[in-house]
Amino acid sequence: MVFVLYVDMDYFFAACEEVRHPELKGKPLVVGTAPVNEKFRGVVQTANYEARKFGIHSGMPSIKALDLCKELNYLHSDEEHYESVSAEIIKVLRSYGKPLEVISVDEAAMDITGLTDEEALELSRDIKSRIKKSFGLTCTIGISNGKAFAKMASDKAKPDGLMLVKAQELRSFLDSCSLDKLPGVGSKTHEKLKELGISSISELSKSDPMVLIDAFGSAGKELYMLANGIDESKIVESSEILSIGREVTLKSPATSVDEVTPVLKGLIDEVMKEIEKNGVLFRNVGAKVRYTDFSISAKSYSLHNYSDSREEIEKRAAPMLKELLKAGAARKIGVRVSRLIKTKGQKKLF
Ligand code: TTP
Ligand code: MG
Ligand code: MG
Repeated sequence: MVFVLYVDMDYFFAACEEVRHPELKGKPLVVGTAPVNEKFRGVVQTANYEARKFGIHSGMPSIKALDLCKELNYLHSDEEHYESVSAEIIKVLRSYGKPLEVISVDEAAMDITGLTDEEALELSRDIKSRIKKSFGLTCTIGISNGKAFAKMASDKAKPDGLMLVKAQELRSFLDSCSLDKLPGVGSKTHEKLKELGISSISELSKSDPMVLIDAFGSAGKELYMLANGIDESKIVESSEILSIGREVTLKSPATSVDEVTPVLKGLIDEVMKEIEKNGVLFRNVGAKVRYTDFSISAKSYSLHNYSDSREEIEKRAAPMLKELLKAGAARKIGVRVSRLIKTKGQKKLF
């Protein structure tokens, strides 16, 4: 397995806002997709830890968040800003010269195979202090053999934490985490596992792999392996270009995906041209809408594997746009692919 250092920024969007609005530091703050009390039902993208004390979390309707905390501070999402901060952080991480896989806007996995535990901890402390010094932001780092376990360690040690899970500690670490913390166990899988009588990682590790494969296909085998402390995934070095996206203002506001189909196809054509020009594969497809009231909402979909297929973008973007258009009329739509890797010399990895 690969020795992995996994970085996840703490309450990232809200933390970026605290840097720009120091007067909000220490006060409950959420960043959301639409202004509170506007006609579009916005959701919380993230909450700082002060707001989380009130039970506020990502994905919650903003109106509900305000209900839970009367003195809540609310800021409209500025994803361009968070992405530019993210790009700067990635530059810092790349400067260590190790293979780096950018997983999302606030997460990256570094292949540190060959380092001792002590060296890994020292490197992590250096990364944490550089990020703090350069951007005023905290992150949490997890270290383990296997990307999935390093990520779980970073989740466990939040916020502003650092956790190394040694090989001999992996079993007890896994048993200390709830089942939904295992990468790949989303809410649907969690439900299905419960139906199979599996409600902990320990139970999953001792379950019958054939039953899991029956229920989940190859993902079932992967879950079984992860629960048993085996993660064979590699660190796939990300491309220098972090994302490719196109957006366009519509001639007249649209309320259904059918109305925007030709425009969407045009956007995907342009994205595809850039994909080919740069020789990259993508693993994430995103769709974005700017409504007539200027609020913005976005969705993204993570693929199981890297792809360069036009159909894949279309298949994922259209339903996301459909969903987004339920909330109101769009003035602008956008499509984007991210988690990019270079095709040259890397295709053999899949
Ligand atoms: P996360 O890393 O999941 O969360 P976080 O950084 O806000 O908090 P934590 O300290 O627990 O890591 O997500 C990173 C950013 O992605 C987050 O700041 C906002 C955005 N995001 C959404 O827009 N919608 C969502 O549902 C989630 C989970 C995150
Ligand atoms: Mg985070
Ligand atoms: Mg994250």
